[in-house]
Amino acid sequence: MYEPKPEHKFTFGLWTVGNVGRDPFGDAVREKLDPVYVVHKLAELGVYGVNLHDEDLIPRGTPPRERDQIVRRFKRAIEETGLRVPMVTANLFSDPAFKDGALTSPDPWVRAYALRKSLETMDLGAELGAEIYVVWPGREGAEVEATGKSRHVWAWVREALNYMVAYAEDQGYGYRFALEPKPNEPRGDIYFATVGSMLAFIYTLDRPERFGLNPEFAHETMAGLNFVHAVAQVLEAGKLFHIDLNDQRMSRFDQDLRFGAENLKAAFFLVDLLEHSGYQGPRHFDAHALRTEDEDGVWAFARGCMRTYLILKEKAHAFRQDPEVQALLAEYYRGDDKALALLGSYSRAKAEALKRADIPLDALRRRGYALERLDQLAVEHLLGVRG
Ligand code: XLS
Ligand code: MG
Ligand code: MG
Repeated sequence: MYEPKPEHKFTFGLWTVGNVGRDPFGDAVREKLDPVYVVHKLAELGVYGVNLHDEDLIPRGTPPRERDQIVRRFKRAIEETGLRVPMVTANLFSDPAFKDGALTSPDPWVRAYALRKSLETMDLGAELGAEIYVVWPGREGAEVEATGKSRHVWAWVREALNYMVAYAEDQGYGYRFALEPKPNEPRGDIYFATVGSMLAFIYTLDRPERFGLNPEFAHETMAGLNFVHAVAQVLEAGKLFHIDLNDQRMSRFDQDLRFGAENLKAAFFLVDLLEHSGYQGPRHFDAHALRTEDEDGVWAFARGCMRTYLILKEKAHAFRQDPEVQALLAEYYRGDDKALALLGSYSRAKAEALKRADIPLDALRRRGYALERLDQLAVEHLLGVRG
């Protein structure tokens, strides 16, 4: 039971299970794992796909011939295991050249380097069969406001994204571009801080239909926002192109905890939302094992992410099927034809009817919504005493 299978579309990044446990105060605690080994391990665990940054596979500065050998060897592992590479992304944050931004560096040479790295990553992804291209503007931020850079960055990023999609079209790459907001870390503040700001930005691009979101549980939580609401808005806009699942305590450094490790109730309602939304994309775990762990702990972490997701999926289903829940919800959403007739799109006649309508304010003010009961039922499903 709760055995992950490729059809569940679980994915991990090379950088997630391959994380060596470095933090700002401490050195690496685990050996770097060979990407080919990671592919085989993930396949054994029942994973659907593996995602990567350019540099996770090809160390910076690798000469072209060696690069091709690395890619060939990796492709062989992918073919042998049947794992997919659904998503690739350029590392625009590690190179010291990106210290004051990559696509938003004030230095046009740095911006050119970031753009070239992005095109090369698209080429790499195309070789590996990737369909989603993530842009995480991790270094696109600031600590110092005095530069006035916040007046320029939007235009620079817009220009770069328009360039990238034009390049993809020119090469015949079918990428869907998934943009990933984050409020801070590694920069003091990152531009495109939240799902809402990223979503609004998409509609200023030349080809908004090619762009969507890659929201991350930890990132919205760091901003103190409700991730379930953010994902619901993205889904409604038809813009959920990818999702980064993990966990996080609010108002802390970026923790990238195992999915469900911290906010179980939010994870439950997130799985409920995703599974009942028709979302067909990958369920990507952008998280890593605690720094306390050896390699066994890494695979326990990976299994845990998927197992928790599958348990929550079953519980969400049972919750929605529970007759008591259904009865409470039927009452919660009870319609009244007279009221409904006053709503909808505007007409002058309707507005006049609305002004004349006898709204039952006394009853509305007294109404109870039974949310204590409903929420308790959710908690009881989660605790395993129902369904
Ligand atoms: C960091 C981000 C990063 C992106 C991919 O916080 O989540 O892992 O998802 O570059
Ligand atoms: Mg993150
Ligand atoms: Mg992420």
